[in-house]
Amino acid sequence: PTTIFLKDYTPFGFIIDGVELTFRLAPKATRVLSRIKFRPNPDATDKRFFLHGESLTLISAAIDGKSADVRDVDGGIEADVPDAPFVWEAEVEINPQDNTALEGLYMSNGMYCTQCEAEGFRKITYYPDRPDVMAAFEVTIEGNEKVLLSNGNPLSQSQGFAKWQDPWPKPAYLFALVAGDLLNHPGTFTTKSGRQVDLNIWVRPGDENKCAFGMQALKDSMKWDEDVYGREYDLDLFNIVAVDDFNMGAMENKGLNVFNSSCVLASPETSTDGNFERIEAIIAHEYFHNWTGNRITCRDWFQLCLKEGLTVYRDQQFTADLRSAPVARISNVLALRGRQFPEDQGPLSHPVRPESFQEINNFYTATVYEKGAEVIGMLKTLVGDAAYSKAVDLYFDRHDGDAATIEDWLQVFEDSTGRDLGQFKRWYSQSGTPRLTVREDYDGDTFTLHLSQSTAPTPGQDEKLPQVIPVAVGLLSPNGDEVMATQILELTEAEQSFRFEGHATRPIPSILRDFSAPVILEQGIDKTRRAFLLAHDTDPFNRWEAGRMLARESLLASITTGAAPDAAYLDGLGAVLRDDTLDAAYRALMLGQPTQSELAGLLHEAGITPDPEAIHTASEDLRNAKAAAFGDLLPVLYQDNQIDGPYSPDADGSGKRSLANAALSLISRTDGGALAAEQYAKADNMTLQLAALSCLLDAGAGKEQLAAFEQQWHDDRLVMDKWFSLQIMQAKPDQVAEVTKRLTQHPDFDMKNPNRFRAVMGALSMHHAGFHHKNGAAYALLAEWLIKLDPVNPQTTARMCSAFQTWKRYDPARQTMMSAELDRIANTKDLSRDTNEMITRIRS
Ligand code: B3K
Ligand code: ZN
Repeated sequence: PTTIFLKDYTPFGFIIDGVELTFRLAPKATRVLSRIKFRPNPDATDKRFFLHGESLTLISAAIDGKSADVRDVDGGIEADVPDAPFVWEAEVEINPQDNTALEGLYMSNGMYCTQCEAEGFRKITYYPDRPDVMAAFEVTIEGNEKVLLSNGNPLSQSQGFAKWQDPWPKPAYLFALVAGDLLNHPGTFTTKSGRQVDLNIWVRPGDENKCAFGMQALKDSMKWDEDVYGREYDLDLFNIVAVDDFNMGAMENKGLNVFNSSCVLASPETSTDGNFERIEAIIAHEYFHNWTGNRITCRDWFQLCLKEGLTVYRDQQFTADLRSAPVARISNVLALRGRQFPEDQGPLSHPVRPESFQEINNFYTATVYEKGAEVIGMLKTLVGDAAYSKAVDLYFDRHDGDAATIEDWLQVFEDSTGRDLGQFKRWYSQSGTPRLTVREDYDGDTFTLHLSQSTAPTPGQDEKLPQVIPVAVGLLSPNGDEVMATQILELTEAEQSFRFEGHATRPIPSILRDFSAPVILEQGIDKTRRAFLLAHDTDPFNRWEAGRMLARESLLASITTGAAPDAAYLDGLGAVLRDDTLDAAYRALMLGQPTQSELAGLLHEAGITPDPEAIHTASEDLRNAKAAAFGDLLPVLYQDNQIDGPYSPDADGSGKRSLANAALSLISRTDGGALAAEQYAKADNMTLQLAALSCLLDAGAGKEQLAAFEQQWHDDRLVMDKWFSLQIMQAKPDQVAEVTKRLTQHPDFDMKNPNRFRAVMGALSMHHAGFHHKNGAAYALLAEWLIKLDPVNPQTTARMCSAFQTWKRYDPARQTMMSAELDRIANTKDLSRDTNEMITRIRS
């Protein structure tokens, strides 16, 4: 397999002055006619006329009207062309029906749709399929479907025919086409300069009652981007389409976003609060791409974080503004620690801007997305809010219409602030999670923080240089008053000291407030200090963090020494839970505890081989200890957070439900599921119904309800995904593989549907104690299904291989078993490039 390097970038030899495409749709034999105006690119040295193409049958090709001699080369075709403007015309045939990889043009439930990012357009026609080649597209669709959609504005439409024009030059990865018998949920939005935009959410008949929430989220996003970033929408039409078979969450195609139906369809009866929140964030994310991604795109795929890190950062800001900022921040950090930290600390570690790849689809990772967003957040913290806005405005002014780079992005900050960002840039090139160590000194007046940083070696990077780490610090007095409001310390050296003078009593520092940098903080403080911060920290993130650390230390002590759950933690937590001035969602987060895989990672870092059984037992014991310690409090929390009146997925309602459900899950440990059964019986929304079912299964009950649930929802794919997942998530560790296997035999298990495959195999791999059960059955089962799925859908297969990324953490017996499964996958005949690259990296 070929490896592509960032350092080898060269511009394409030609510029495109216009693209006309005609699609004659037929499930097994769609014809695609292209007419593309090329002219030589004066800035390019490589003048080779190479067009990407994959799985295409070439019917004819012509240059300036004369039949062209094309040569098949690796990944596409070459031809000799004039050293002057010319017109390329080609006709190809493709087979959407058999396209199970869901990349290019494919069919889902009888409807045609496309997914072109990153390199799917080459499966539609011959084209320079690279993001730095931008062009205006005119698209004609001929087909029998009622609705025929493409990017931009409609030029003409009649029975069986539609013509679309997208005036904004775009790279091919933003191309989209949808054709099907769809219904629309309409809306309108008037932009701040008075442009009236028609909005639509297109769905299959039957789903039209699940669009209202998404439509509102779209309008909120459009308004927010105007208010906060000054960005207006730039077409008369914005379409969203819901598709059942989709490899990821959604796709920001210009004017025609395509969504995994799980990320747009919502109703109270079928969606949880978590679903609503996620849908709101994804709709915002895809909409925000219109400026950060589409109007300004990426020069090459190494620059992916330019659009993804920034757009994630923007959608996180949106959520924080619309809902609760502390709750949003804690959730983002939980996701970062849950997904990005393990990636950055294992064999798949790569920089936010990778320097090489074999298959770019393997780099749509938590590092590029979530760590990429953290890097933007740090930049904003360092330069300040006003300077951030100014720099971003300059970015839009200077680069509108460009295919840009991280250098361009940093340059606007340098130019508008005068700051040298040379060292900051290491956040883009150095992989791994920095460790920040803190030591304190006090001399009766001056309080000193000695900070030091280091990053462990990662694949391909043995030596690490110091990074710029913004450390937000506040100081508290021993009675809990804030004696110094949050300040940003800029750590730039390997070791640096910061002095705070004039403190007659020794202050207590609150460090890395709001999680100001994506690092591992090592503070070396005792339980008393943590309990103090849990009770008094004025920074809501760090207050939560103090409780989290107490929980973590309690669990680690139980795992390694068999210690009982920490009473100081339970006391402090109890006080927080009783504090009605804290909002419900925040208290619900406080009640949570580190996941079992997080604990395994911490043990591994400490040089201790994690024992999944011991981790599971300690985690269960801590939950049981909470159930016992808060025996009187939990029913009160449950009762106080019941809601009369209609369901609304807003922050307040969902916060109350999350606290009530968290209480219920502990209550179910002592009442055998009685209260959960009651909740299940009267639930009128999915949040309450699913939580009740989950508690019942956890309590070893719920057989009857599980069957009733299937009976009630068997026609709803998205709800049935929950039914599949939940049984695995709530299975006892020694049953997980068996339950999963049984579910794969269920008539509704369909590996071709990524949502269903992930619902089952994702749940298997995320059940820490079950996946790592010593009998190795889960390892074998996952490998078996990855091998089956690979020829069908390489992208989803490759992504799910990351379940094995932590294999070296475990004991020799488990390592041997996992390594054998990795070998088995690696040795599979005709393994896809996607999966091959992942397995090779994981094994290294
Ligand atoms: N840009 C797409 C992701 C495409 C993934 C291709 N494997 C969705 C998003 O980040 O908004
Ligand atoms: Zn994105």
